[in-house]
Order: sequence, then C-alpha cells, then structure tokens
Amino acid sequence: MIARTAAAALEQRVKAQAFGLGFDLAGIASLGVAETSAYFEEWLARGYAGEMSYLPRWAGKRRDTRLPYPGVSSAVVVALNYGGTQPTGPVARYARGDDYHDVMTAKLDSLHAWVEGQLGMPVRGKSYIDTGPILERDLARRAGLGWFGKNTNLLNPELGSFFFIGALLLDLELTPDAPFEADRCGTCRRCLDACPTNAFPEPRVLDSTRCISYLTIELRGAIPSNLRESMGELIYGCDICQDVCPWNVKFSRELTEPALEARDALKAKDARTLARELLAMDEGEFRNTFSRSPLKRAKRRGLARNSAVALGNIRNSDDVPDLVRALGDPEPLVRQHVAWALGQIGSLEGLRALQVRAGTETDVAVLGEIQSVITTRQLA
Ligand code: B12
Ligand code: SF4
Ligand code: SF4
Repeated sequence: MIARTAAAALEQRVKAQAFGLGFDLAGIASLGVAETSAYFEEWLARGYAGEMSYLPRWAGKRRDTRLPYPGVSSAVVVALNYGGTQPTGPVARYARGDDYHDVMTAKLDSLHAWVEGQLGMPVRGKSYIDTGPILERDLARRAGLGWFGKNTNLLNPELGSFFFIGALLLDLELTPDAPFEADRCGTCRRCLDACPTNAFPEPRVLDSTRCISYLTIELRGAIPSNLRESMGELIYGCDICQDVCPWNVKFSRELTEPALEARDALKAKDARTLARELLAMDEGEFRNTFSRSPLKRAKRRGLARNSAVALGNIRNSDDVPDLVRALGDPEPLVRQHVAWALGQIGSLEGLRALQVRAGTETDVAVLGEIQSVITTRQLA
C-alpha cells in the first residue's frame, strides 16, 4: 500500500485527467462495505434477478468493494454520458454504438497508466465497468456522483441519468469525496407510472422479470405472453422510465463520445424497418453487422424473437409475407414468437400459413403457440 502522503494532491489531478479523457463526472470513494448490499440481497431473495444467474453467484463479493480485487483501497469512479438528447427509438440509446465496456475500459486503463506515470512506479489496480461483482450505483453514490432515483438509476443533478458508471480500483489511499446524501426525487413518481410493464413493485425496486430491458436483452427463452403487448415497438433495451424523468428532460446532454455514435445499421431506423431487417438476417450477416456492438449479447435468435414481438404489436398486414418466411427460421424460439405475431395481425394469409406449418412443426412450444393462435382466432 502506498502511503497517503505520497499520493497527496493526486486526487484533483486524477479527476482532471478523467475529464480530459472524456468522462463527464469523476469522484473518489474509499473501498469497503457496500451500504446498500442488504437491498441487493433482499432483491435477489424476492426473485427479481430472474435468470441472471451471475448475480446470485457472486453475491458475497458484492457486499464489500475490497473483495473483487484484493489489495486495493480506493476507487476513481467515473460517469460517461451516452447522449440522452438523441431521439428515442426501438434500440435503447446506450446500445446504438460500440460496446461501452470496451470504450470505458480503454479510457480507464489509460487513466491507470497515467497514475503510474505521475507516481513514477507501478500501482496495482483494475478497471471495472459492469465487468465484476461490484454494486456500481452504490459505489458511484459513495463517490458523490448522484442519488438513487425511484427508477433505480443513479441520477446526477447536472447530467440526469443517461450515463454509464465505471471505476478504477487502485492500491492508493486517496482522500474520498463526500457521498451524495440528498434525495432529489421528492414527491415525483413519473417513472413509476410510465413503466408499461409495471416493473416497479415499489419505488427504487425493479422486478427485472417484468422489465423490457431484461426481457429483450437478458432473457434467453420465450417472452411471457402476458408481457408481449406491453413491449410495444421496443427491440433492445428500454429508456421509458428515464425519458419521463424531469432531470433528464432538463439536463440530458448531446453525445460527445464518437465511439458511441449509432452505427449505420441502427441509425434513425423506425421499429418496423429494423425488425424486418433483423428477422431476415442469418448468423453470418448478424455477426458482421453487430461486431463490437452491445446487441451481440442478445444473439441473433434473441433479436429475431424481439423483432417478431415488435411486428406483432405494429400489426401491419404488409409484414405477413416476411413473418411467414420466418416460420422457417432454424430457431424454435423465433418460430414461436413469429406465430404469436401472425396471430396478432390476424390476416387470413398468416393464419393459413400457421395451419400449414402445424402439419410439419416438431417443436412442442412452437406447436403450442400455433394451436393457441388458431383456437383464439376460431373463438373470435
Ligand atoms: C443487473 C443489471 C440490470 C438489470 C436489473 C436492473 C436493476 N435496476 O436492478 C436489467 C437488465 C433490468 C438492467 C436494465 C438497465 N440497465 Co443495468 N445493470 C445491471 C447491473 C449489472 C447490476 C445492477 C444490480 O445490482 N441490480 C440489483 C439492484 C438491487 O441494484 P440497483 O438497481 O443497482 O439498486 C441499488 C440502489 O438503488 C439501492 N437500493 C435498492 N433499493 C433501495 C431502496 C432504498 C430505500 C434506497 C435508499 C436504495 C435502494 O441499492 C441497490 C444496490 O446498490 C449494473 C452494473 C453493476 N455491476 O452494478 C448495470 C447498470 C445498473 N445498468 C445500467 C443501465 C444503463 C441500464 C439500462 C438503462 C439499460 C437500458 N436502457 O435498457 C436499464 C435501466 C433499467 C432500470 N430502471 O434500472 C447502468 C446504470 C447507470 C445509471 N446511471 O444508473 C449500470 C450501472 C451499468 C453501467 N456500468 O453503467 N440492468
Ligand atoms: S426500463 Fe422500461 S420496462 Fe424497465 S423499468 Fe424502466 S420503463 Fe419499465
Ligand atoms: S421520474 Fe421522478 S421519481 Fe423517477 S427518478 Fe426521475 S425524479 Fe425520481
């Protein structure tokens, strides 16, 4: 451990360097017990993590920020704005450009090298951007970056909440900033009321299993039928509970980080155009189009599944031929949601195609979906 005196005066310079690298906020926290870990454990116990098994797996380490990378004692915590002023669309703003993990890791690694350069010696340290078992919002609040909004996002009074959080853990005794103590939500509850799937059982608690962000990105299997209509035209992620927040309406900033600019495949595309393109893509096209993109996380089959749901909600009968073609998709998960979409549109052509498909379909879930569509339509 390097003594405090040796690191004196570094705090201001390291923050200035972080701003120079393009970060929008920077603060310092000393590592230790995460104050909100009891909330996290209660959240897990209530089943709100759904299938995100990496969360319970490393729960013990999330209790204390000294555990994930032993031997470090301070964190430089940063925020990077991802452009809340961009128009809303079928893909959440954070995911339109290059993967933020790569963008922020490169910047934080360079900050680490800068610290070593300043001190003229190697300093043990590691960059984290949702890449390890750390309660990042807890750490960021401790470093003075903002408060926990009722929509669970960390909000800053000068930036709103459209930013990523990252941390550089260091074996240095840095003087911490004051934690952000105020709660600036007051009596507002716009985010809670705006959520289309009622994913907030109470303020500051999110049931992921109902959240569109989880359903479109993290969930590997079928989207529960009772939530499909509420997903509207969203294909990847959801910004609704942030869009309605008065702090974002007032303080969202323009995107300044070039690597986060929307790539051509996603730029200014309406949900219908994008959904049709995604549904028609094969694995090779998908890999080429989305290399280094956050969308890779959902895989082609996840995005095709989401696209089918979006087309089912858009209900344009011109999309029936594309959907009928997708009834031949190699992935049963995709065929199942395509069957649902054809049921939503309800055109004769689509229903006939479903009847034909029922004759050759071997997957039980897909057959179940087709039968359910046919039965519902016969009763209607
Ligand atoms: C799992 C996860 C998800 C899950 C669950 C989200 C959730 N709210 O729990 C899903 C897939 C749904 C998700 C969605 C999104 N995510 Co996410 N996600 C994470 C991840 C990996 C872990 C979060 C976690 O631990 N959740 C468990 C709950 C219990 O923790 P929490 O929500 O953070 O809540 C804390 C506080 O609110 C507080 N708390 C809880 N209850 C109470 C009650 C009271 C009274 C008080 C005072 C405090 C309090 O304690 C909790 C623990 O510290 C983090 C990265 C990380 N390693 O932290 C990113 C992270 C939270 N996600 C992020 C983003 C950008 C998103 C999306 C905006 C993406 C999108 N557009 O689709 C949405 C936002 C949805 C939302 N309203 O939160 C950013 C958030 C940045 C910010 N400004 O807050 C993070 C930090 C990633 C990053 N490095 O930038 N995400
Ligand atoms: S991200 Fe969307 S679905 Fe999830 S809680 Fe916010 S508004 Fe609800
Ligand atoms: S919409 Fe209102 S309640 Fe929700 S996070 Fe913003 S200020 Fe807080």
